[in-house]
Amino acid sequence: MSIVSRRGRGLAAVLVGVSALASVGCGEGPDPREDTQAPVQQVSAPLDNLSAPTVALTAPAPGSFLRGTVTLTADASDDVGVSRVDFFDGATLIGSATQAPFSVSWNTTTVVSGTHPLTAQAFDVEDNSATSSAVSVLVDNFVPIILTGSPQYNPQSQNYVRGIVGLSWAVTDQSLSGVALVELLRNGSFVASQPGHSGVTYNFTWDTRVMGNTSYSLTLRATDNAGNVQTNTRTLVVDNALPSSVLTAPAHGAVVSGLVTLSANASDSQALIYVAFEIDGVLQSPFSATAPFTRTWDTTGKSGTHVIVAVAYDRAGNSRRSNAATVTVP
Ligand SMILES: [Ca+2]
Ligand SMILES: [Ca+2]
Ligand SMILES: [Ca+2]
Repeated sequence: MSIVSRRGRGLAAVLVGVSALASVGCGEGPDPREDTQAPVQQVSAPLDNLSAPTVALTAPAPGSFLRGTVTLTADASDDVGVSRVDFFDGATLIGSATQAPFSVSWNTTTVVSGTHPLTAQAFDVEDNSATSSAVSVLVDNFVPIILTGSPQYNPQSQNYVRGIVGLSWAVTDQSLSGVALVELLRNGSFVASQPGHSGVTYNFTWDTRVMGNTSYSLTLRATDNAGNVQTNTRTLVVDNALPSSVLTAPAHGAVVSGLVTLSANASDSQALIYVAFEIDGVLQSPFSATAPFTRTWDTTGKSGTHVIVAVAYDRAGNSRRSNAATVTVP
């Protein structure tokens, strides 16, 4: 028995050999020698292919955050056979698969970032079809945005830091998939991390007192829920070493009058910013920013005893007071 299928819903022609009709009965029948081939009778019988396939989109999962190229997969089955599965983004055909496992690649960078409804439509060999439930996904091909927070750069301290430093960055993700993870790296190595949160600011504390006095590359790496990564790197120079400061004039115990030159030697292993002379506990401005560090003191009308100190400052904010010189103005 053979079954011949043709296009069309419902019924298929079936050819049945009726050999039982051959050579039965009386001698009035045909010459058996002429009837060795069985007559053929054509009847109609149902091909069991009335039902549409069943189909479900199995990947990505509902609510997935997607970036780049992803794989869409569907489970499809049919009473006779699935001929193909079409995958759709809304009404747009993404691609077709003709063999199980039914899957196609989807380059999400070709579509607008945002929510997309995905469906799979399965066809059987008779073109019966069914469409899966829609799976809503969020395409996010935008990296997070990172803005440097503190420490703020300023002309005085520049990038020099000391002690316990508060670090902060502002991280946002343009209201797409959202920030998933924020990591702090130092010279490329992991230091600490924080999960994404509803706020914008991410704070870290850095104890530089256990670090060597040198420059460090600090990187904030932000990853969104779709896996997009953005980094922001800044260089900070640790300086926990005090400058040197020696008052060289006037001499301790000197008697001075008129215009007196105050003078100091000062230096710093990283960056000296200025030397300030202090007279009787009061810093005298302007400060002296370049060597030789001097300042003229007008002693007119200042009869009495005075104490002079040179205070040296580095850019990180460390300072050192020199030896004190006590002088007398007659
Ligand atoms: Ca079917
Ligand atoms: Ca994003
Ligand atoms: Ca220093």
